[in-house]
Amino acid sequence: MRIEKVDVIVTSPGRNFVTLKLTTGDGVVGLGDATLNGRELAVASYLRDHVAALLVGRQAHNIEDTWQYPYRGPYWRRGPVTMAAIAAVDMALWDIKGKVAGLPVYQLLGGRSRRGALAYGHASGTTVEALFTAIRNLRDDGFKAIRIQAGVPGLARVYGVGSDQLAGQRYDYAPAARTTVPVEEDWDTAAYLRHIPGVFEAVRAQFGADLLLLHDAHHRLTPNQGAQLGRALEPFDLFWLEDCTPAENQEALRLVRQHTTTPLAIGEVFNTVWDYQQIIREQLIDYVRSSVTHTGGITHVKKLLEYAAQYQIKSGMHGPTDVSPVGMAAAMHLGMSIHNFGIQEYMKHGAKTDLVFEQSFTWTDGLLHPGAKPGLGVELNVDEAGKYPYEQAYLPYNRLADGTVHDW
Ligand code: GCO
Ligand code: MG
Repeated sequence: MRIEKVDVIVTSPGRNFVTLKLTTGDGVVGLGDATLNGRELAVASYLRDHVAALLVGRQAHNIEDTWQYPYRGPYWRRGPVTMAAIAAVDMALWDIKGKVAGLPVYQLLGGRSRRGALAYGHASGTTVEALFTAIRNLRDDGFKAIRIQAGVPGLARVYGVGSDQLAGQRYDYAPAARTTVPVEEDWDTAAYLRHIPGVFEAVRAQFGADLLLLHDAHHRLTPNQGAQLGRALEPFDLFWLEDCTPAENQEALRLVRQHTTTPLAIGEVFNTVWDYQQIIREQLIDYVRSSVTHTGGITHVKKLLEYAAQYQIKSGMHGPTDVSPVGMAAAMHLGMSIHNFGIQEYMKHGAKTDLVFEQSFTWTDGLLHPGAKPGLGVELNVDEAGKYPYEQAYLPYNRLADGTVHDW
């Protein structure tokens, strides 16, 4: 069964998505997510200009070989663009194999290891009242785990904090601004560190001990500041503190780890197992944040998580709305099947996106389930996708009060 046709579809139903569509000679279609927020066209070009010709005529069943070929062959390895492109090829081939076998992909990965995948949603607010409303909305929707982000006094806007939901409206945070150059925001680490522990104290006092609470520091702290924050949050029993330091310096986590027992999650900007070598081997983290979409697909993330499992480290796959429904489905199939599943991030997509991508996964009682459809269980409505051409959009950049560019 050979790959006959390769299409790369860029669509923007509220935000940009890149989807790889492989069609075999006998008409089986496989989909892969290649969305890289703010660099969508780079991955689309990589796939169209450098990968597509390698795929035409290849045996669609040979997933491992078709992973190794674009990874080892072209001399240049790793990096977010390359690994998102390889991820899309890998997902599409698993989708095809599942459809041909008549089985959902998680069955091909070893079958079900749990009833469903525990997922966390995002709550935020510029005031405690707004934050509490957002938390209540998520709890009403079944979430048992919630990421808490809060506005910081003195800062006009804080990344990860959406418009307040006082009227009970849907969480509508779209961090990527549709502008030709990124918007700049102000950042003040000291003000943030002073404010956040009080927010968690208020949330615990209001919502009790059972709710699982998470927090994302978006790589903005030094190791010492990360250690301070982890320690300050210990009384509030976090499920995890995410991305406390810039991710490329793996050793930084040693210092954080020495000073706090708050569980640590890292890796949404990593793209291979090599980025985790030291932090897994030295047990410097508790959760691996890599998404299937940005880390070489199901094949590579499965290997990464099997490595992590030897050190009692669990999955915490990245699942913001810039991972498409195809990438989310792939994460759910993998999460259902592995033993060391931890939690899945889950931000619901908007109505337009749900029309472009017909999904079969379900959300019940705080758990995600990929569904029983053969393959990944997501179909792309190409006509609907065609209504939404690409729109340039970027995440904000940060500057300190004196104008210095600051970390993510
Ligand atoms: C998260 C993330 C996102 C990212 C975004 C980048 O934990 O969900 O940090 O908010 O910033 O996905 O593209
Ligand atoms: Mg994050």
